[in-house]
Amino acid sequence: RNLRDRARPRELPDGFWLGSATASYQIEGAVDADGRTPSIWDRFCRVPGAIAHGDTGDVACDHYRRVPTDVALMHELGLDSYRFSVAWPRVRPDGGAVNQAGLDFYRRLVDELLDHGIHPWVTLYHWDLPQALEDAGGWLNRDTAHRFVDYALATYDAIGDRVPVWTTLNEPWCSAFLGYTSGEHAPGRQEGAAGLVAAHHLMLAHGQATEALRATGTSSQLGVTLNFTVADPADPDSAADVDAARRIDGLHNRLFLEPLLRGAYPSDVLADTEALTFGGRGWQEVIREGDLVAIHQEVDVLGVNYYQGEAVTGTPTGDGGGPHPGPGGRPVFSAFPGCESISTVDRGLPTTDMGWTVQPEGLTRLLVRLQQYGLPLHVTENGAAYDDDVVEGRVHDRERTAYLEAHLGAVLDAVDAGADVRGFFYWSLLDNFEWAHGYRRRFGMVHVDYATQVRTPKDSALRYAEIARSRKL
Ligand code: PNW
Repeated sequence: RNLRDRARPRELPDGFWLGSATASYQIEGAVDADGRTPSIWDRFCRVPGAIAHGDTGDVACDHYRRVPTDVALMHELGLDSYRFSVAWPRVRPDGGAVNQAGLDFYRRLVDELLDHGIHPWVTLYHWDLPQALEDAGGWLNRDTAHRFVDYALATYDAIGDRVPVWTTLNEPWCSAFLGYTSGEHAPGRQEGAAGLVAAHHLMLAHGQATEALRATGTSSQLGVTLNFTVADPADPDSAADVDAARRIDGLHNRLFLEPLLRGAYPSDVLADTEALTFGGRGWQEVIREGDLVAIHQEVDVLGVNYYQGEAVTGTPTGDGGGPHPGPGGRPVFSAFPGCESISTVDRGLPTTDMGWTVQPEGLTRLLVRLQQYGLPLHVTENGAAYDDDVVEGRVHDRERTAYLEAHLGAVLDAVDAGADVRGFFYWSLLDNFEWAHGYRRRFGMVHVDYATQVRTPKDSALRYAEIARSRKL
């Protein structure tokens, strides 16, 4: 696009959804209400040093008690869709019997959204596994996948066809490798190749639940959300760096894409990880006959979460790949088993408060690349953490507004290049509990004052509302 084109407003494609996203544990609070039992995050928040400042999701944005006003706010901002997750320990406390009182909350939420003309998009698993299931082995136990099917069906029974899109998992890469390999996320286990085992069982959970939901004869769309990295070799002429980029792409992206959408693990990743053991045996022994067929279900939509790209080098930097202090001070390990000598290289790009690089063209490349899987794509998360303050009732978050405009522009570039992208969900509607970083990191387009629970739309939200109204960027 030349400079003159850039000056002109760009239209959103017809029918393109413009919404925002949240997750249950990050916003709901009310952790003891109506029969909910602890999840792995309630427990992990009590581990010393796990979370910055010892924050927990006990209250969070108190969204559980504020659904009517929060949905009214979405409506005022002109959002036409809302991606939220359901808390498994509300629906099946301790992973056991169905709890109608927990389901009632989501019935009310969906009622409220539909009354305001907002399309609901459900994520079944955004990381809040019932602690009782973790006590039985969590995602290292194959049985957790079967429990997930029971939970998915109970939730579908309650809100079913009123929700046009159902996704099974949010970012299984995080659940598996931050939960079981690096230990930065709940349950905080640091067991090397365990992340690969967890990834396999998570994908099995997706496959079996998708098959079961499909068998209901649903008219809703079914899918999954993955988080991607765009890994480039720091030096494209270095064989070590090119190989490092291949390995990170393999473990982060293709490990999930290929089984879920094509029915096979990528052979290079299998070869790279062949010698890694779990419980005294090769990790690949957990892959049983028929599993890849179960994992490879027909899906209708792929959710794409993108935050940043990275340049990687395979030349050892001398830090040895050992543990380093996590956000709360507790040591965390590399999230890439077998890649301990690979590191990222600073390219001097701007970064957000998370230290994540701002690289919008990476999103264009990613979407164009993902088009090869032949599915409609939605950007289910994209956003930036910046620290911002309310001054006289306004939040002038210039950097977030610029991030948002650049990334929406990158999506339109991908559409121009032939990618079938159907929507965009800004992460996040509200400032919220940012996992191991606690409340310090603010991703919201709406500011939350945690002392008073007052919501203040930031300038980025006002800009987003304008885009939603004019349908032009
Ligand atoms: C995603 N990483 O998490 C999640 O889906 C959200 O719940 C979260 O709030 C948001 O992005 C911002 O962090 C990620 O270390 C957490 O690569 C960590 C990573 C990626 C995504």
